[in-house]
Amino acid sequence: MPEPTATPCRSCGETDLRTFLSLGTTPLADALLPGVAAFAAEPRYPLDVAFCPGCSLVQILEEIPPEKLFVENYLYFSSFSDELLRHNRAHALSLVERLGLDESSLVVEVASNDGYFLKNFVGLGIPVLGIDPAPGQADAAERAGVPTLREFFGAELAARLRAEGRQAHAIVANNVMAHVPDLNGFAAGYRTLIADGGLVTIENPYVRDLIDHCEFDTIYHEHHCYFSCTAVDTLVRRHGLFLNHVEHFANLHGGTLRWHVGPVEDVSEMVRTYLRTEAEVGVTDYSYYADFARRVEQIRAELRELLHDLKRRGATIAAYGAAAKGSTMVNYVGIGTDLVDFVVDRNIHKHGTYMPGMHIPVVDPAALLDERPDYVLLLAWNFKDEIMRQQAVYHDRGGRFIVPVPRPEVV
Ligand code: DWN
Repeated sequence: MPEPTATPCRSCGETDLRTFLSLGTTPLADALLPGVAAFAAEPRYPLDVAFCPGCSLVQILEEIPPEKLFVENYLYFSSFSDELLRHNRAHALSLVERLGLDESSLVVEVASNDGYFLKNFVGLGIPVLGIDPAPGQADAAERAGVPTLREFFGAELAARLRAEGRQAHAIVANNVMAHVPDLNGFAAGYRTLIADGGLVTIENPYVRDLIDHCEFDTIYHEHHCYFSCTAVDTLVRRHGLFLNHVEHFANLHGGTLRWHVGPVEDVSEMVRTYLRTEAEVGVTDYSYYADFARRVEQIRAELRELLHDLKRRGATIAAYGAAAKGSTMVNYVGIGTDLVDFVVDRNIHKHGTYMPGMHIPVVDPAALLDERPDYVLLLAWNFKDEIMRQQAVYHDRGGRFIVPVPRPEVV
C-alpha cells in the first residue's frame, strides 16, 4: 500500500489519498503546438492518479489553472463527431418530453462548447443559456443562436444568476464536472441554480469502464476526477441534491454514465443497483485499483513492440485523432515521428498543429488516401465505428487500423 499523499480529496477533504498510477510528467493534452518554435517552451506536469478511501473519488494530484487548460488555445470543438451530435440531440428531446419544457423554461449547459447541444432547444423556441470561457467555442455557439456567458461555472456565478431571477429547469453538464478543481463549488452551484422540480444531468466517463477496459489514456490534466456512482452520490448529497437515476452509454467515450440529480430525493432501483455493485466489485476499495498500473505497463510494452515490429518490417504508420487521450497515449508509450508520420483529424482548427510532447504533425484526413499509410493507429478509438465507417475506402484498399485499448489489436 503506497504512502498517503498530502493532497486533500477534492470532494470530501480526506488527506489519505492513495496513488495507484503514475504516467510521468506530461504536456497538457489539448495544448496542440502551433509550430516548431513552440516545442522548446512546452511545459510538462506530473500526472499521478490516486484513490480516496473516504469517498471513493479517483483523482489526479496535480492542479493546473483552468485558464491554461480551457481558454488559451483550447481547440476542442464538440461538433466534429456525428455520433456525439446524435447522442446529445436524443438527450435534448428526452428532456423536453420529460420536463415539459417550453418558452417559459430555461435550459442551462455548463461547458456548452460550440452550441452542439443547446442548439437543439433553440430550434424549439425553448430559452437556453450556455456557459463556457473558451472564446472560439463561445463565438461558434453564438453563431448557432446560443447566448453564452464566457465564464467558468461555480457557486459564485450560480448565485449571481439566481439573484437575477434566473433558475434552470434543466442543467446539463456533459464532460465538465471531471474538469473542475472546485468540485464542491460546482455541486453547490447546481443546487443554487436548479428550480424546484428541476433536473441536473451530468455525463462523464465511468471509472469502472476506465479501470476494467484499461482506458488509461483518458487520464490527463483536464480530467481532475474519475467518477463512480458512489463518489457522485456522496458529493451531491453534501449539497442537498440526490442521485436519483443513472444511464450507462457503453460506447460513448469508452463508457459514460449520465447521472440524473435533483433537489428532491427519488432514488431509483438502478442507482441502488449501481451503488451495491460498486461495493461488491471493489470500486470502493483501493485493491480494485492496485493492479491497474501493471496492466497499463503491459499495454505500453505490447503497443511499443507492435509498432516497432511493423516499422522493422518496412511498414508506414499514421494515426487518427489529435485527441487529448491521444496525447496521453503517444507521450506515455513513447510514440513519436520515428514511428508515426502524421496524425489526421476532422477538426480543422487542429490542422497545421503538432501533438503535445511528441510533436507529430496534424493534418486533414484526406492524407490517408493521399499518402496511403499501411497502418493507422486509432488514437480516437472511442469513435472507432464512426471513423472506420468514414474511412471505409482506406480500409477497403488494404489499410489497417490499430486499436490500442483494451489490448492493442490490428483490424
Ligand atoms: O472530456 C473531454 C472529451 C469529452 O473530449 C475533453 N476534456 C477533451 C476531449 O477529449 P478528447 O480530445 O480525447 O475527445 P475526443 O472527442 O475523443 O477527440 C476525438 C478527436 O477525433 C477530436 O479531435 C475530433 C476527431 N475526430 C475526427 O477527426 N473524426 C472525431 C471523429 C468522430 C471523427 O470522425
